[in-house]
Amino acid sequence: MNSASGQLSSAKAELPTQVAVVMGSDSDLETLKPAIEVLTHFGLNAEVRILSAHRTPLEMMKFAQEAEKNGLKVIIAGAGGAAHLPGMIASLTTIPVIGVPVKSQSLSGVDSMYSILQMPGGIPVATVAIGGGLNAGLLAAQILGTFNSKINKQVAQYRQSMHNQVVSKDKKIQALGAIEYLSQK
Ligand code: RP5
Repeated sequence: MNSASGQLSSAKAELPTQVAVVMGSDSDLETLKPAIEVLTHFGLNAEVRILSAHRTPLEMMKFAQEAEKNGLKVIIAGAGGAAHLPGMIASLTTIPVIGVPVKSQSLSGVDSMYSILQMPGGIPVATVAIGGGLNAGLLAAQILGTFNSKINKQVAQYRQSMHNQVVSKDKKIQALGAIEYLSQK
């Protein structure tokens, strides 16, 4: 496995699909891609859907209302602008929803972030950073890992690998000095 920003290898999916990655538009897919990749790396299949709170509200409702029956345990929902998708899904199911604010063109995702973050008391959405697809995938794996030691171990290994990479970079910068380090970067 490579670093958080690098390419991830894929493990063969063995478990039934327990995670959904839902987005308001296919223009959100690049933002959600790291979530799908990291889940695949952990051997977790994701149901990937394009469901818009505004353009396809009835399909979104059907998905959310049937999510539990369909075996889903975590839903990652990404949207941009007036980003009501994560909150609306959260209002229709008790399955934990992780919201991903997509960086919008006009307001750089601040609109998406506030739309997803500022939920009324009683209906939580766990919101990651603007463009935080990777952390959404990791958080979903961590939630599933609470009940599955194999997934939990994989998440721990992922962190160990990141740790090792930073330690090795620290050693290198100490050995080379900052300017030479930069020139080799
Ligand atoms: C939202 O509107 C989507 O989540 C997307 O981020 C944004 C723009 O959608 P498109 O116009 O690119 O389809 O519903």
